[in-house]
Amino acid sequence: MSIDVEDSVNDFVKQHREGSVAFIVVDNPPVNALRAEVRAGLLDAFSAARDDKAVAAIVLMCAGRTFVAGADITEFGKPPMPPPLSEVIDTIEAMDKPTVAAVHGTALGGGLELALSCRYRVATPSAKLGLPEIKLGLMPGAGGTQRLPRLIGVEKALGMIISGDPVPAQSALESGLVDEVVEGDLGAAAAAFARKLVAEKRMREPVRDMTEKLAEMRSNPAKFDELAAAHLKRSRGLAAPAAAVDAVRSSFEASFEEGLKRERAKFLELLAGDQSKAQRHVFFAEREAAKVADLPKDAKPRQIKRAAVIGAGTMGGGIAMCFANAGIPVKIVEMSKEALDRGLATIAKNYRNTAARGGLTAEEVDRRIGLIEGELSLEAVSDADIVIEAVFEEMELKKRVFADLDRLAKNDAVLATNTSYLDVNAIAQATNRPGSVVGMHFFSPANVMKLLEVVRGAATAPDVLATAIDVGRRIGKAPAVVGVCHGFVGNRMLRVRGIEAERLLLEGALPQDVDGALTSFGFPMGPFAMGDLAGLDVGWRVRKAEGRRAEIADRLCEMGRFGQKTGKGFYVYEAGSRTPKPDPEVERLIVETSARLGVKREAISKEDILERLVYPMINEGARILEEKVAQRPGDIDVIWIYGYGWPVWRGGPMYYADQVGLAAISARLREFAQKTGDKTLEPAPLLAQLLALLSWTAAADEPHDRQLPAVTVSAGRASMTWSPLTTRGR
Ligand code: 3H9
Repeated sequence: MSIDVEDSVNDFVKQHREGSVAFIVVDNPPVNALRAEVRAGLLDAFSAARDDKAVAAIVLMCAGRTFVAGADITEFGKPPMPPPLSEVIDTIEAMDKPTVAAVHGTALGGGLELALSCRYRVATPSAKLGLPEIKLGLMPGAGGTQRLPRLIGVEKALGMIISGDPVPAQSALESGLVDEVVEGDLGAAAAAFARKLVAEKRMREPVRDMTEKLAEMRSNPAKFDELAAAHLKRSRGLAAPAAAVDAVRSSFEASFEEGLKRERAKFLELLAGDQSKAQRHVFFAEREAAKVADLPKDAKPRQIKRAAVIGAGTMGGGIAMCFANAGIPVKIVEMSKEALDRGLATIAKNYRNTAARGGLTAEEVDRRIGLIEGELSLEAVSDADIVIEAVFEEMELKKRVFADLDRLAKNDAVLATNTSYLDVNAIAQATNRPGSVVGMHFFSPANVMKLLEVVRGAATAPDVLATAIDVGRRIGKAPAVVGVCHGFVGNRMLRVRGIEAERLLLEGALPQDVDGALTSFGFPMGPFAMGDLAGLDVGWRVRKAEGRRAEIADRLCEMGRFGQKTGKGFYVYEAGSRTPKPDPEVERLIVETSARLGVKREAISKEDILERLVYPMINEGARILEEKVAQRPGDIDVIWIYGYGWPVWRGGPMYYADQVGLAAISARLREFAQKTGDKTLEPAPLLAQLLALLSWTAAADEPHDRQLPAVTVSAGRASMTWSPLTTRGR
């Protein structure tokens, strides 16, 4: 975009004038967040433009890749710095000259609130506008809950605020959020728009004074309650959506000033609360997880224009959909025509279901299906820049596939395996180019789940690793880089939880007690309901390969109870229903098994169940850090949130460990080890090291930092932190 930047207001805000139109340009890469200097610069620039008689209209826009993407999240939790955003917004809104926000990229959060302070808004066709605060455990805090309903109506505003999803420029135009979608040079188009306003002496009222679009809810508040209830049904455990609903309700129930006051109070309450702190940690952890500390700077991702997926099963089909969704043509290769047709039909059905729910237009469905091509010969991979293998989880089969790929794929193709447990190094050795091999572990359903474990093999070349991460982001995933070990990070920790879940059954709990403890904590599902959903035969096969038994789960499988697909598993399912019902037959089996193994059953509280499931996972996470299978604690958090349903507002297992305190966790782990006789439940060496360090730093009584193999511990704090992220105050 060509913006002719002339004067600096300060380092982050520039201004210049073209005739009677003043341009005020925010220039704070990468996303033009509203740090204090930006707010101060805007205040100065708008005050000057107001007082300058030569200025008839003002265009507010941004340099770089985007309009303002919100408040600066790194400032949250620190002492507030003047001027507040509300003062900037009030000043702009009170201007008696036409003001035009010219939006490109994304106008998000405080950025959109800033745009709402202008009398008019224009946007490029690719621009997106939204209030995503909810995703940070917050709600708009600079007038968004009061101005947006006035501009586009309460129902639409509520939808945008509760979902947090931005809307594209075209629908923003239709709702009245923007006044014009402009092609070509944005600055020139916005100036032309401003000049026209001046020439026609047009000056609309400020958004705060608009009332027309509030009328419907004012006369029918019951409709609002209905809408709110529907939105809140999906917000299990989260505080922000309820607060946002209350604030939006104030937009039509109270005066503008009173509404602003209520919004502010709720925003500050959420900002100080534990949930938003955890969600902000996740925001930054997600971005960190895709970074690799020792990746050379010149390791550039390879160009990916065409993809191929081997295997048209549930996983392969889901992965192919991810590529098609991102506009990348993809071939899907199967051995038999029958299996291929079945896979393609499932993909088409999935797309049509999304369209039926209003998620996609029929044309978009056709376009995406058109990008997926079925093939019966592996030779079809010859033009693919990346090949993702998603065949049955069996080492010999995978090795054969990779040996074939080595023969058939382009020299510079990335060869990825979607294995969820197997040794990526061994798979790579089946080729003559182990440097081109990387793990890309998707989670089921692959077209929905956001997590992508990118598994770095011993030989994986830096640019291959960079490509896997880059492709992951392009197809909308949250990539987290992990090393090779059995089950990588996610499944390795899941295995530990599974062992404890089975032990709890033997010691006195029932499946519904164990699952209930986790759903109360915020998981969408507990391990037994999840097992029934995925198919108990899956875990059975893994255990057999590992040479271990799970007394109850194995017995259920031997009885042909594989979960939902057979109507019975840990629970029983009525025909056509996915709702798990406790089954007396399973309870009998559990009680008999306890007796047979000589385990005395006793009542176990919900809290005890939770600790028993979660603390061993944290312990395993500490081992994973020690072994450098994960680079940082935050990466483990991202994996559990986006791959396994850990409640985002609890920040992930390692973040949670910080909140509980590592001393308390270690003490409980020692008790578990003693009770079960399982030495692996003893606190991991890293936990012990951290505790020793904590007592040492507490004794030293002065703030300083210490570096441990995988962690930084900062002294002089109320809670111990093992994450470099948290030590930065995020
Ligand atoms: C708010 O506005 C509250 C108000 O209502 C009230 C206030 C009183 N601050 O995601 P990317 C960094 S709440 C600071 O990789 P992309 C990010 O960490 C805010 N930093 O790029 C990363 O740093 P690094 C509401 C931010 O192109 C770099 O920028 N707004 C912020 O894939 C690039 O980010 C939001 O929630 C920020 N606000 O996506 C929007 N945003 O390179 C949050 C980004 O060191 N942001 N960074 O890793 C986003 O959704 C995406 O970043 C965006 C760009 C879509 C803008």
